[in-house]
Amino acid sequence: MPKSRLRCASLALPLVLLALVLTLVPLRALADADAVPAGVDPTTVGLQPIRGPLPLATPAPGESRLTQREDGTSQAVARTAGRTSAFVLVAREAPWTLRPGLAVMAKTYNGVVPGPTLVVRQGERVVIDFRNAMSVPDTLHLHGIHGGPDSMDGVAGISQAMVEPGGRFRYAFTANQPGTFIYHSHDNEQMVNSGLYGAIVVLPAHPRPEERVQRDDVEMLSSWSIQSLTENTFTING
Ligand SMILES: [Cu+2]
Repeated sequence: MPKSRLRCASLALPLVLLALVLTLVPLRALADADAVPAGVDPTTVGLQPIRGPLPLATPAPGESRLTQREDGTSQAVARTAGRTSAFVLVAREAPWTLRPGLAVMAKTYNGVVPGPTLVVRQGERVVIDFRNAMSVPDTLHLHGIHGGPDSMDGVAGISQAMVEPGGRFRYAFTANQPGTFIYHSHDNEQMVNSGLYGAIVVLPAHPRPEERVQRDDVEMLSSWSIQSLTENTFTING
């Protein structure tokens, strides 16, 4: 088993990805009122609600443009050349509304949580230009994508060096395996818990009859720690 998988599992990902789910669950956030431990100052732990008007979020130069999917996630528009699909994911802070009245400054890819859904076709070459516009170093881990070289696995300290603030790294792999996978931050759990994850959907080149569906919805369950040491707020697709 690759070391990255072990480390990845130890991150205890706060998300569950379900592929080929054909029903939509309304977007909503559920909060647990007892989530702040006694004696803990809630203004010092977890993500803090934004008070007052939300700061304006503008796209980063060069990042992939987004379209809205029916499942509620955003989809990145690929630059295509032959059998290559290229994306630009910029890790940056952006305000994110979990439910009316509760917004936080999340860590995002291209300004959205979950990060843009990347849809490619089996057999394509996939290029992801990762740009770190945050104030801390990070990498992008391609969870479940296999068949590529270790150097594309995105595990800092094992397969590559950290990408420093302002830095870039180009991930490239051939999408050999159809299915739904995840990309996510791989530095620390707090980064992942702040919104740095998204789905990669590899459509089968020759779908079997059971794979011919009318809709293929991504559903990503997120957990958030809002003024809390523990996860206390949950959203679906953002
Ligand atoms: Cu992972």
